[in-house]
Amino acid sequence: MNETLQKADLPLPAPRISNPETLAAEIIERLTYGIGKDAKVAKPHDWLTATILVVRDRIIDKWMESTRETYATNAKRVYYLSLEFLIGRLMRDAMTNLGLVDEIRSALESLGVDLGVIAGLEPDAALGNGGLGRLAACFMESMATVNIPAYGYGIRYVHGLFRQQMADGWQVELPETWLAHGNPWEFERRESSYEVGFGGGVEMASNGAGGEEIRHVWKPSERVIATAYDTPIVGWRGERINTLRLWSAQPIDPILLDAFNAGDHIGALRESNRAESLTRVLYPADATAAGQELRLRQEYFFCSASLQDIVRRHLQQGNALTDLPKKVAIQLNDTHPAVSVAELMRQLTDIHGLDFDTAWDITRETFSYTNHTLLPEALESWPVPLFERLLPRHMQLVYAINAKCLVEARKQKNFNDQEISSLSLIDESGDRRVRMGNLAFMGSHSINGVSALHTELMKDTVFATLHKLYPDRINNKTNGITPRRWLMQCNPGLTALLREAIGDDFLDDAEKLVALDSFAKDSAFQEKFAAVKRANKEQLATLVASRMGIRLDPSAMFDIQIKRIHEYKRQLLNIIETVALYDQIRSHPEYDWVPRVKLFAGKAAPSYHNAKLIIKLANDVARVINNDPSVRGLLKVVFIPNYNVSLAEVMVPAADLSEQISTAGMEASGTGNMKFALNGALTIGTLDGANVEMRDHVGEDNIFIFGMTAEEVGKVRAEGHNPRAIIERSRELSQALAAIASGVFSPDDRERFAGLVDGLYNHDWFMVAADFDAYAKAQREVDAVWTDQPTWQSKAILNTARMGWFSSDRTIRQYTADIWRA
Ligand code: B1H
Repeated sequence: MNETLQKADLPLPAPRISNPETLAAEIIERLTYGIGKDAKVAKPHDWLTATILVVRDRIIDKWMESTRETYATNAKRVYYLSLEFLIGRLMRDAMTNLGLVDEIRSALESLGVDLGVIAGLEPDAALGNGGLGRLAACFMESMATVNIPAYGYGIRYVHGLFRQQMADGWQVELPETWLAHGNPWEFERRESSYEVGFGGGVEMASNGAGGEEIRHVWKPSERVIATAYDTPIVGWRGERINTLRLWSAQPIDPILLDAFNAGDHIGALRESNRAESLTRVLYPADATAAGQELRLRQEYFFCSASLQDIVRRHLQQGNALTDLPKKVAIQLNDTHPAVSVAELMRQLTDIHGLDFDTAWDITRETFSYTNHTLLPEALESWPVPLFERLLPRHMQLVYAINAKCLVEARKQKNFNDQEISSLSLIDESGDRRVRMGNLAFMGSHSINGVSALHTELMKDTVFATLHKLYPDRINNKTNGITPRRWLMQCNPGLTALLREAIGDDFLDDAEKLVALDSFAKDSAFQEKFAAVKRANKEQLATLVASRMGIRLDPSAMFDIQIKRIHEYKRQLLNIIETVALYDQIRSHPEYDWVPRVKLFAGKAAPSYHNAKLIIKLANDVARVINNDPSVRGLLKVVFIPNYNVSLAEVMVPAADLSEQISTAGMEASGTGNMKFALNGALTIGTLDGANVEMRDHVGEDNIFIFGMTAEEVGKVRAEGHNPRAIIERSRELSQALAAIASGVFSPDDRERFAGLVDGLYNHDWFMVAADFDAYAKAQREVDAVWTDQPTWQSKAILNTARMGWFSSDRTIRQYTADIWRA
């Protein structure tokens, strides 16, 4: 290269032109020179890849611009650490945000390729389980949209969440292979690689001439390399492009030559296999801590690599280490990355030589932590012996942090012994365990819940003592969803109608949807609104017909419950009520029943026995009801297999009724609830999670609320209740349960559901029996409103009009203002 040429003088590439003709030419060029395929023989997958590469080119210019700008202004950066990013497909997302959908469609058309067809081939990146992972994905898009310099950090799992297949109504898990055709969205960054250690021991070294200052030196017995893979995340209108950086584990020595040369060819690969297995698969448990050693390794691996990368970038900008909190905000998505607190302490003290107290102040000012659940089985803790063996230096630091905080606590407040032991980072109640929630709390300046109710419950329950010690730290940030994916992309029909009615303001600010309020009673608009819904239902019916061979009547009410299968989410309550309705329809054929389609979808954790049984029950009930001619098509039940983001994008716009019926106090927020209401479904739900705030926004006349409150549930649980008596008092419920328990739906195995029903009679922890009558009553109110279509439509319109506040742009602005101060 010419020595005198300065890099700053290098020419930038010419900006891309994006009319259909140039796009078509570029797609052909990519197909030919990028993929090496002749257009005459190219397969749909080749067209998909070529199209993504052409869209990607338009992203890259802006991506570099965003990065350059952040560097130039030395702005504060936000880092979102999450073990899950449930991003789904990216092509339509990127095209919508760049405003390229129509141009690409016609470019492809001119080449004889259907955009819809190739878009359907893009794998659905399922690097997450459910709401927590999807929230991280919505946040990434919103951070780019509201122009925050942000990075997501996570793991590049080779296998995302398992594929769900049905075998005779039972869930079967198959491996998911989203990378099988390569991934044109990602850029491998071999230059961004870090070593991550495990095991070994800690030595002391004197620090320089005086020999007084002592440093701890961790000598791991095992090391792996973390390599970065970057995916661009496009904000609305393509103004800012941020980076999702996912780490992949690689061995330091791919092949042990000594072993190989000695003829041990398998042994030579052992280390390599062990390293690569670290990032091979996502743990498939939602709201349950996994507890295996491999999980702790995954957590530490991605935290260590991410923090090395963050500190390196900070120093490379010429910043002082002590300025870290001024330039860096790190958000911990639940406790899964909580070991970061100890890891940053290790890097600051052992590697960069800061003293413990200075490092601790920096750490606490840098981190903030989001709690997503109060379920006891989800609260992560690690056995002390395991933690110590894998991370000996971090164990020492945990003890040191604990001592510092407990001494402070003793000084500040006169806590009793029980309170002190609940503050401790070490749970001493059984085998000794490291409490990750307490570590995340102590190491953060902000701890937030994800809905108003959840945040209050945090203060009263799991974090009561920590809240007493640090009363300024807990705050609320109610979740949100990105309206780009969950309105504009998944519901183009509704988006077009809204633009026609209220103009384009809502595209840039979802809260402008309130302008729709004045259309709620307009009968011409109601009809258009209903026609859009009808078209979306027809699309879903087509999907169900082609995947399952079941015909659905799009004029029936589509009543949908889609989410992970969990007892607290109470799919069982919905199914039992369906059975009761089935009984009623048969006993009262003369009554004017509202035709309903009950749709379910969702995955169960592979080891969650009752959840899998609930899936089987839904399928067994569906088979009996759908084949009973005396139902006369008034009721249909469908369990659609393999729920994922792409399926949600078809189901959400097609719902009339959204089921959000968790036991009050147990769903931290929910985000599916928001997606449905934004798309004009009415909600039947409990006063749980964000449902409470949804009621406040849409108005109590426009939502069907039923059942016990969180307070009532707490009281009943404390005082004990008698579900048997409740069941015996309710004829509908006892008949439905008797039918299920006696094998009406499982003639091949009459005992199949006896245990499930017994649980309701004997303890009913999730208040299914306790809430049944209220739920059934609310469902009949739903029927009554449905019968009055103008009223139904006006309520549906008001839901769309008033859900703008639940945009994740609002959530991100609140994080920015209150927590990140970016
Ligand atoms: C949520 C989880 C979760 N809360 C542990 N907790 C996991 C816990 O693999 N694990 O170990 C995985 C996931 N997920 C969900 O977060 C809440 O249940 C929802 O109510 C909430 O809307 C969502 C986002 O905040």
